[in-house]
Formats: sequence, structure tokens, C-alpha cells
Amino acid sequence: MGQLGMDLNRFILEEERRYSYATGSLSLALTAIESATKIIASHVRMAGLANILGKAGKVNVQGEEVQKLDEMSNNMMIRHLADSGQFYALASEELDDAIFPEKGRDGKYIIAFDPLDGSSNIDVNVNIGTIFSIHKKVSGTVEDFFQEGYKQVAAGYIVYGSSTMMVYSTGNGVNGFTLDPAVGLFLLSHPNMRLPERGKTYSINESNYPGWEDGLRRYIDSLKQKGYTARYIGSMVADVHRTLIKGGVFAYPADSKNKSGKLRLLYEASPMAFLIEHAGGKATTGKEDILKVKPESLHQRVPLFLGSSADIEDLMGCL
Ligand code: AHM
Ligand code: MG
Repeated sequence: MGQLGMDLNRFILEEERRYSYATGSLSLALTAIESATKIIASHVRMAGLANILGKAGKVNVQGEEVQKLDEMSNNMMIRHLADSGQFYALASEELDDAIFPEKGRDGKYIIAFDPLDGSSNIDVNVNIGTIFSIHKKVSGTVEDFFQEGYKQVAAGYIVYGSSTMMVYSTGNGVNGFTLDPAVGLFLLSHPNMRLPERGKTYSINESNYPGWEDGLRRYIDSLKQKGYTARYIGSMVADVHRTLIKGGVFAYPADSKNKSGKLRLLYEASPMAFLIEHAGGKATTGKEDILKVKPESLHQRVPLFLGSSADIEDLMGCL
């Protein structure tokens, strides 16, 4: 365990072996996500080209219809997870309602995902990502999506950046794997990721400053006095990835127009909070721990502040 360069599939199997009661079902769900996202990564790389090739009648050189990247990513996640037979229900940012597998093909996991997060960055060749959250089936109804984040059995993201990385946790440390494009394998590159106790950056869409509450405005002003620097990509996966490695604060707060912020609890805030907390950081709505929020609907939004523990404590002192 923890061996640099280990292939993700072997890592997943070794983690599974630590639990005598494990059936292999979670491993199969994780490898389905891994294979879907390898294909998404390849399409993301080709995006500019696919659009050019697809212009004539929206058919590419292989004679296939060119799909929008977010639609393609959603279909790829559903197809690979359906083939794995490991889910009881799926929810996606791209779907109004949950979907259930055909009879006899249902598994024991409730999986929520954002197939391609940071969509405003797709057309400008800036990092985007996939986020996923996995809970166990409990009652066998759509209500199973409304479990608190601390009950997640696994969560993670894939960032399509200058390299493609998958970062995930089953509650036993947070590990990052980089895709080696030559062999098509995710290899352990960032074992046991931990946030520094305090960072030097803040990441927030500052154009919303006039609509923030006073305490938050005071807090961001104080960071400038302390010499913190601003870093904001506008792709949650990329902004959280940087925060996980370098520390500091990432936030999408409520403002006077958006009373619950922008980010969705089930497939954005909750899985990222799970990773951040398992890497020694903190994640809060400003009032309570994100992982303790009981969801009420599939696409519910929530204010989010996450990052280094000392930074989040300072922030809480101002709110
Ligand atoms: P999306 O799921 O439609 O892509 O929206 C979520 C994205 C996040 O990746 C990012 O943190 C946020 O929206 C950026 O919003 P804004 O442009 O308001 O700063
Ligand atoms: Mg999103």
C-alpha cells in the first residue's frame, strides 16, 4: 500500500483485501468510473479537433455523430456504471431525475456524479473534471440519495488538466493517480494527500463581493492584508485540486442573489468535503459541517467553504 507508481486497479484491489467482508462490488464500481473517465479524458483532449471535424453535418471522420462533451461524458458514466451492474440508482447533474437499472441488474450502491464540471471552461481549453459520490443502498428508494455526506463509502474526482489525475478516498486516506497516456494506466503519484494546516491562497469568485454578507467581506479583506494571493479558475475540480495540494481556502458562498450559493450538495460539495476532511482539512456551509447536511433534493445547492483547517477556523470566526 502507498507504493509510488502502483496501478490504480491493483491499489483498489489491495484496499478491498483489507476488509474481510468486502464483496468486490465497490471495487467494480470504482473501476467502472475509472474506465469511463479514461475515455472522457481522451475526448477532452480531442475536443477542439472534434468540433472542427464535426462541423459538416455534425459527423466526425469515423462517421459518428459528434456529441457535446458534457452529454458524451454523462452517457459514458452511465454506460460504464450500467455495464458494471453495481448501482441501485444514479443521479447526475445532467439528469432531472434519478435512474435505476433494468430489473435483475441492480447493485447495492447509490451513485451521484457531475460528469463534466466547469462547463464554462470547456470551450477555452481550461481544466475541467468529473466528480463522484458513492453511498450504500439503504431503503431501496430514491430517498437513499438523501443520506448525509459522512456516510459516503467513497468519493473522488478526475481532473482533466495538463495531465489527467484521479483522486479518491474510501475513508482510508486520500490518494492521487496520474494517467500515463502511453500505457493508459492511472499510476499512484500522490499517496496519502494531506492539506497543509494553513495556505497562502484564497479561491472565490470575487465579482460577487457586493452581494456577500459583511463577515465574509471582512474575512477576504483580512486575507489581502495578510498577503494571501488570489487563485480562481472557475472549475471546481481544478480549484479544489489546488487547495488539496497547496492549502488555503476555496469558497462558493451564498450571496444576495443566490441564497444557497451555486454548487450542488450531492455531486459537488459533499464528495469534495469528504476528500478534504479525509486529507485533514475542513468543509462547512458557514453554519455546519458539509458532511452533516441532510440532503432534501437531488439538485439542492449549498454554500461551501473548504480548505486548510486553520484558514477555515479563521473564516468561521468572521462569519
Ligand atoms: P457547472 O457544474 O455548470 O460547470 O458549474 C459549476 C462550476 C464549478 O466548477 C465552479 O466552481 C463554479 O461553477 C464557477 O462558477 P462562477 O462562474 O459563478 O464563478
Ligand atoms: Mg458542476
